This record gives sequence, structure tokens and C-alpha cells, in this order.
Amino acid sequence: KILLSLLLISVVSVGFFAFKPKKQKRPNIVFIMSDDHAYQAISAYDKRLTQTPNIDRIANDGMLFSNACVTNSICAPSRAVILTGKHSHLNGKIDNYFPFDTTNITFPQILQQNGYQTAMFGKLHFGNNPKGFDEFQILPDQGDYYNPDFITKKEGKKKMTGYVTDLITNLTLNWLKNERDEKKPFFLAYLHKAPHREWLPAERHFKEFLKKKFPEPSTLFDNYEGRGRASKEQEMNLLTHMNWAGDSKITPENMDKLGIKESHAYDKRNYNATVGRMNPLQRKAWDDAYGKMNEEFIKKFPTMTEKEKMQWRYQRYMQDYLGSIASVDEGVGEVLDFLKKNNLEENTIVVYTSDQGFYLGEHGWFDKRFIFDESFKTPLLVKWPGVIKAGSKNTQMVQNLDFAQTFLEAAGIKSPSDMQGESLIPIFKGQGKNFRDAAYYHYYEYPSVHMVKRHYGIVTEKYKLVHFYYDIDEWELYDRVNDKSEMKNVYNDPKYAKVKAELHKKLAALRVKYKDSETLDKMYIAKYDELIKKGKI
Ligand code: SGN
Ligand code: CA
Repeated sequence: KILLSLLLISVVSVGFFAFKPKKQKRPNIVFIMSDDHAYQAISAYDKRLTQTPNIDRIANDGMLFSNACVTNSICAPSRAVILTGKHSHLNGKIDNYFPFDTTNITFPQILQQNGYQTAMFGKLHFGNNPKGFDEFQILPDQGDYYNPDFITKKEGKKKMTGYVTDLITNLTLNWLKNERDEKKPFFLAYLHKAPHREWLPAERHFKEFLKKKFPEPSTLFDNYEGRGRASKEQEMNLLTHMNWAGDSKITPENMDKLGIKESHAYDKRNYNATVGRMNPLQRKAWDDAYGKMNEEFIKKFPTMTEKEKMQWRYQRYMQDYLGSIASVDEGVGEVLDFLKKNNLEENTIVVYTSDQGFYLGEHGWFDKRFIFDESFKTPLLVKWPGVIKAGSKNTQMVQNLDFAQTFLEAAGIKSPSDMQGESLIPIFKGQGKNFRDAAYYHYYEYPSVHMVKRHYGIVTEKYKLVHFYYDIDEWELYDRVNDKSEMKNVYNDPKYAKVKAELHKKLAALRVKYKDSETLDKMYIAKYDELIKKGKI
């Protein structure tokens, strides 16, 4: 009897231990973000322009978001929204000029306090150092492509030899290999500068991309008829606002020879600054590749029509822009391979995104800033084995505002109640049916480079309502279903009267929900005008 009960106890206890639910380890997070990477230039979204096989791996193994969008389409403000989980008007980083207010609480600080090891490599663009990171090596402001300076946590400012994308990848891999504390989960921010203007590729990609020819967007020669002053008065046109030297890589000497005037006072200066940072080997590779392109251009230029100049500039732009993305894709591949080889794949969330979208010649434009689709939407690919089904697709209007709460929830941490996004975890699990039905947007940086006027608005699946203000008071309404390229403002079309009234109501409600207001608009204008007066803008 005693033996029997002993046996029974041991069977029960073995069973008990064997079936005790295993505590899920908190996931690592690798957050990959590039700067100005248009979704049109990721083959998982669009195969017409280029191939990005490594970035695509994240979508193949995880989820591709086709309606991810930002709240304010410009660099540093987007990063501030991501880190704080709050709209620009609440975190205070409304544009690229004002420094980030470091009294804001960011999600990496919270992860760090809760036992995560944290590291950041690459571009931040805040004008100050990130808080909540055990290790960082970041570019000062915009940073340089060739032989860039870095601000390091341990050794201060330091010049590094090489190409910026490769350097950021190597810093990231080096940290993963040598500095990771295996007892802790980690949050790693791997932040590329590329493909930011002036779209400079690595030497190994110069010649390959100079040979390529790309399909033109159907709206390359848009004349902005049917839209308001904001679209007509911007300064983002490929033909008229792009720099000939810095952007299109026509040498200052050739510009003089051909009688080409500078597009801006900094046109030639930017070119000289770029080549000025190169070492003799890099300079030789540059001259070999771009020299030949210059020779061909000199021959063609005197007989070129304005239309041909636009087409030529579009090709030049795409060759460099997509050439600089080639190294980003290679770097992403190396990091994914490292995770795989080191048994880190299973319990790691990998995100690939950009700080905003970008115009690749649509409407004749480069740059971003507008609430219109190419700049408002941003690429987003996420993998998390065991949680996200491989190869899944999502069309919800998720925003960069949502990352903070998503990562905190993934780490099992309750988010501060004043964060304004929504966790994407239900969407990852395939359960996020009633996600947001309207996204709120507010852009501030005006007057400034590219002259995109201040505006706020609301975007739903079917419509977009926008108010341009400051030196203008114009409303625009777009039908996103019947006018995908956003060519016609239907605000005054009586057919849309009902929709318009509903959207106005919804926009007003969102302004209240997110605590934005005319009082804040005026306060930010006053602060900005002060900077203009001081000559800082
Ligand atoms: C620079 C660029 C602009 C760009 C801003 C902001 N000009 O001023 O084209 O819009 O940065 O970019 S450049 O000739 O100096 O490259 S952001 O990504 O930082 O918001
Ligand atoms: Ca950017």
C-alpha cells in the first residue's frame, strides 16, 4: 500500500512538473528603420523599381502592412512619435528645428528599467543623445555618407572610415556578437541614414546602378490642376528644386561650363562637401563612375528639352536613391542571418520601417511632408515566429504612434496611460478587426525647405480631409477609392457634401481625443516665428 501510494505521488508530481506551463521568455526586439525609404522601393510592395530580397524576407516570414502611416511626415518628429507614443503636439517635437524634449518618457527607458538591455546604432537626428540606452553610437544630426563622424556613448565624437550603411551594420553586428548580455532580453535600434538625400550609394554599387533605367511614374508631369495652392506652391519638383551638383552629381565645373545655375545657394557647396569627405580610393571610384555620366550629360545637355531634362533627372535620382538602398538591403540580410545562426530567430520580433514615405517622382516630386499617400504611408514589415503567421498581409491603418505600446505589451509591461497609440499585438495574432477607422495627421515645418504648408487632417479608408493653414486657409477632400493618385480636390463638389460633413465632425472629434487644438496651433506658430526672427530658420 505504501509503495503504491509512493508510486502514485511520484507519478502525480512528475506529471505536475512536466505539465507546469513554461514561462514564455520575453522577446527580443530588433527595430530596423531607414530614413526616407519609400514603400515603392521595396519589392515586397512593388517590384517595378528594385529588388530588396532581404527586407522582403521579413514579410515572407511575417506580416506586410499596406496601410501603415505616420502622424507627421518628417524625420525627427516621426522618431519622437515612435519613442514617446505621443503625437507631435504633445511630445513637443513638431519639426526638425526644435530639439527633442528629453523630459519625455520613451519606451526604451521603460524597457531598460524593466530589465531589457538596450542599444541604438545609426541616425537619430534629435540634437541630443537618446535616453534609456545602455549603448549607442549615433550620427550627429543628419550625418554623412562617407567616412562619417559618430557620437559614441563611451568615447564621445569619433570619425569612422567607410560607408555609413556598412558602418551602422557593423556596429550593430558587433554589439550582437560581443556586447549582448545573454541573461537579458534586448531592444536593438538599427537605424539607417540611407536612402536620405543626397542618395549616395556605396562605391561597390556606383556603376551597377548608373547603368539602370527605371519606369517613370504616370504623374511625373503633373501640373497640379484640380488641387489647391499647397500643391502648386511646394518646392519639391525634380526639375526645378533638385540640386544639379549635390543631387544630380553634375560637377560644379560642368555646371559653369554649361551655364547651369545653382538651384539653391547650397547646390555646389553640398557636392563639394560630399567629395571632400572621400579618401583617394573612394574618390577614384566616384570619378570613374560619375565622371563618365558627366561626359555623356555634357554632350546631351545643349539639345535637351525641358521634358527630357525632367526625364533625365528622374533616372539620375532613381539610380542613386535605389543604389543607396542596395546596401541597406545587404545589411538587413546580414543581421537576419546573424539572428538565425545564433538561435535568436525564434524569440525575436524584427521590424522594418522608415521614418516616413517618400516621393519617387510621383506628381513630379521628391521629398515628403504632405498628408498625400506617398509621404503619409510608410513601409512596415514585421516578423515574430510563433505569433505572426508567415506570409500574412494587413490593410489596417496602423501608425508609427503604435510602436511604443506594441513593444511594451510584447515585453509584458503596462504602458503609461498618456500614450496615444494602440498595441499592434492583436493584429499580429490575426485578431485586430476593429482597429482605428481614421488616422490623425499634423505637419508643421513651414516656412522651410521644400515649402510644404502647415496642415492637419484625417484619413479614413475611403477619404482624406485636409486643412492647410498659416498663410493660407484651404480645405481639400480626396476620394481615395476613385482617385488613387489624389489628383482632384472634391471639397466643393456637392456630391460629397454629406461625406464632407461627416469627416469634419470626425476630424473635430479626433482633435479633441488627441488633445490637439487651435490654441496649440497658435502656440507652435508663435514659437516658430520667434526662431525665424532670430534668423535660426
Ligand atoms: C535636408 C534636405 C531636405 C530634407 C531635410 C529634412 N536637404 O535639409 O531635402 O527635406 O533635410 O529631411 S539636403 O540638400 O541638405 O539634403 S529629414 O529626413 O531630416 O526630415
Ligand atoms: Ca526622413
